[in-house]
Amino acid sequence: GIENDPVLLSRLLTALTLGFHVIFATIGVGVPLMIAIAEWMGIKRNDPHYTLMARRWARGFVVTVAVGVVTGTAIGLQLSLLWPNFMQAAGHTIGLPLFMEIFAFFFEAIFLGIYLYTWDRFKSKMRHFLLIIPVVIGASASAFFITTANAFMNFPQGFDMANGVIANVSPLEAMFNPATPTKVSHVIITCYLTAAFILGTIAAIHLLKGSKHEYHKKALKLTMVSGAVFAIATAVIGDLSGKYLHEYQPEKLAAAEWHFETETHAPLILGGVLTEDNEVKYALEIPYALSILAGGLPDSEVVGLNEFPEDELPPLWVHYAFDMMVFIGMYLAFVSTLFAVMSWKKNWNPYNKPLLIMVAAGGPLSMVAIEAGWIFAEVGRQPWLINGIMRVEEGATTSDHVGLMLALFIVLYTILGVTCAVVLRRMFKQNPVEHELEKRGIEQPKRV
Ligand code: HEB
Ligand code: HEB
Repeated sequence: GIENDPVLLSRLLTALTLGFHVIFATIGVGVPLMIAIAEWMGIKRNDPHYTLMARRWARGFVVTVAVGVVTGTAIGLQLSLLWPNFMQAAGHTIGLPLFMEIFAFFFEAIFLGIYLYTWDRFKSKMRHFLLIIPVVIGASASAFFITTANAFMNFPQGFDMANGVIANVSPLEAMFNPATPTKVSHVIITCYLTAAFILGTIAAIHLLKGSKHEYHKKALKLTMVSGAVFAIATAVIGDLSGKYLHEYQPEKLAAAEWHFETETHAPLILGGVLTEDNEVKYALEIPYALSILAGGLPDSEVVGLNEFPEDELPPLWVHYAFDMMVFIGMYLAFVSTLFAVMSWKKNWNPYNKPLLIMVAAGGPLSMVAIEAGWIFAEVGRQPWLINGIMRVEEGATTSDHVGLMLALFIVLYTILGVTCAVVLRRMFKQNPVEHELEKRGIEQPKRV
């Protein structure tokens, strides 16, 4: 039964912890940049609405950082408890980035503290703005370091294998492997994208609820224009990630696309179901698109699943996770670009109800895309924990107590999630924008 299968339970607990951590990690990486943009706009346009936006976003951000630290610490613990053989083997190679992530976090936390306590304390607003820059850098550096560790698991290099033992480790070579450039940039840019959309969702909901306030319109415009830029960058880098897979992890790409025979002019398959004898049914096929995603040209040859031993193939349901991510990526690019275009045109009204509803859906959807992206990247590497070197069951613990840990952590995450939501709600409900503008003596606005 499942209750005495430590490998399965370890997988479940790790998936749960990472899936929960990544919600707060994504917000933690992306929101500082949005705060910086808002504060910058406030200075450049001399518009107190943007400054207030930076202030309110920073206040909410602190709550999510706190949860991110707790869940991140849980991962740190679980790595050595649940995957002792993995940490023993790979600890020397990924020890450096794991340590650097903590360092980046402290760097970020120190400046965040100063930033929060020095609003209105400087003569020049620019000085205060400068304090958010190290927070932005520290947050993105966290994502950078931790993602290099993940890149190593996908493309292990920088060591010698002697009798099943990892030796002669070169940590920098391990960190900067072929998977690093696309992974790191895709992770960081999607964090920015998701942060823009989550803040956009909040503004859109206020407008949908009937607020006519310029503050929310400005927040929506700021988040959607940045969102459009990030969405297009995400698509470009996502394309490069596909080309990385084609070159270095073709089995992952083939699994994502249910691509069995090695061939040129391969189609991209959207949705559909797979029959018993591996036939694709009810799918939307875009001719040549897989060849173009993989190699840039319609006649690029794409390696098929049939080239790999059956016990080294990832589960084929990752196809749906990949599709979901790409579909949401397209949706976000469409909605934000539409909004940006409509707000440029003088007599078009981007604050219409259908568009507001579409924007409001964007925040939750972008988080779904983050989860789907990680699920695809991790499950798509199966059966390997370290690609080609260590299988998942070889890395796991044999302890009998994982079931109890799983139960305790489910309780912990439920409490954390609910508390976080309640605190954020209270914080902003008891201090609505209108109220705060009045309190700070900010008078009614100019037009957007
Ligand atoms: Fe993380 C936090 C770990 C993934 C981002 N993290 C954290 C912590 C830890 C960790 C330990 C706590 C704090 C310190 O530093 O001390 N992670 C980890 C691990 C992993 C992770 C182990 C895997 C395996 N992260 C991750 C990712 C990302 C991140 C993927 C991105 C995207 N984190 C992060 C951040 C933070 C953390 C940003 C801070 C907090 C907040 O929220 O802000
Ligand atoms: Fe992503 C992952 C592509 C969108 C998030 N992606 C990934 C991959 C690929 C891709 C190929 C894998 C990589 C590896 O494994 O190495 N995407 C893509 C495309 C698109 C996208 C083509 C369209 C545009 N994504 C997206 C979005 C999002 C994402 C929208 C969110 C928001 N992804 C993601 C994540 C991941 C991915 C998180 C994991 C990490 C890595 O990079 O891996």
